Amino acid sequence: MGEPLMLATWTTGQAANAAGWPHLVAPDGGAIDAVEHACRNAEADPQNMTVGYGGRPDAAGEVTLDASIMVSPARCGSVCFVRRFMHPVSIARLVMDRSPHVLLAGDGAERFALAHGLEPADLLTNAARQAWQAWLATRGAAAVGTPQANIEEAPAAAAPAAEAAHVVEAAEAAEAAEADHDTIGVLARDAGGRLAGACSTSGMAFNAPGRVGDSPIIGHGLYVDPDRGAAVATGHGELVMGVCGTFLAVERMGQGASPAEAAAEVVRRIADAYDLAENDQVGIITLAPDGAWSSAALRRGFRVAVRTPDRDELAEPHTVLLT
Ligand code: SD4
Repeated sequence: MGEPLMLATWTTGQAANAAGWPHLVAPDGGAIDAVEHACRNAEADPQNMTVGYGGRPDAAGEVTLDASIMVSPARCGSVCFVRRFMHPVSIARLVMDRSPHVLLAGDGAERFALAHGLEPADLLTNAARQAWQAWLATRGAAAVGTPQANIEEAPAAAAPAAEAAHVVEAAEAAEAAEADHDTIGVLARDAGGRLAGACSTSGMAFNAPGRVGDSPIIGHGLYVDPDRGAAVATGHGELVMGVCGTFLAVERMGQGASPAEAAAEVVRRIADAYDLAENDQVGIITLAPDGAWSSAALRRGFRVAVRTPDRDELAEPHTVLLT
């Protein structure tokens, strides 16, 4: 059935693959365990400011997490607007395995997690709070869709003047990281030929409270169909959502497109449909049922972390649409 394979988004995907790999090749493991554990690795990493613990908050200073997991159209689960649990991907897996639903949101998702024995956690780190405070000081008041009331009621106090330099530094770091992105999206194929995918994110930094992106929406940030293939997307979620990006890619593979053609078609459709801003980025990874894979991005900077029994490296996307 072929050799085991893991593909993950961005450079941080290498550490995620390393965490998922033992589960992929374990006799009692497989693709679904591998993608869950890969995402858990990114969610627990406070240095990763786009996922889980340490993720940057929304415009009101609150960290909200989204995740999804999928093995087939009839077996998928997701959560959005999770504020008190470090591992939304595991809540998504519980939704898939132990509920008749696909997507649980906010308080309901958290009650579901508690009922299944998951431990609540505080998600806002000092670094993320400082990045938010710095953003607030420079750009927050002008943010679209961010009522001033939310900002005034936000939990953290304004930064003292003595910390100003540090705060500016944090803002610059946040902006740089924002340009990089590092939301985790993972696809895996195990030795039995089974496909699975998962993704997890804290969303776009400092987004309007209540905003949910593509990652927890099946067919937008993630789609897996054992007969047609799998795809996972990262970057500016609204762009992916407008073209149902991962569903489009998998559907095209089902119609005979190669993984490279399917991935390229998604970024082309986005570029055709939207009036893109200079820093708008989308990356997509595609995986066919036979293990062939590819990727595409709107712009330079996206990387795919590839792991096989004899490869552990970062690959450039096959297509970079805009240069
Ligand atoms: C979102 N697609 O919420 C996510 C963010 C992301 O790399 O992937 N950033 O729009």
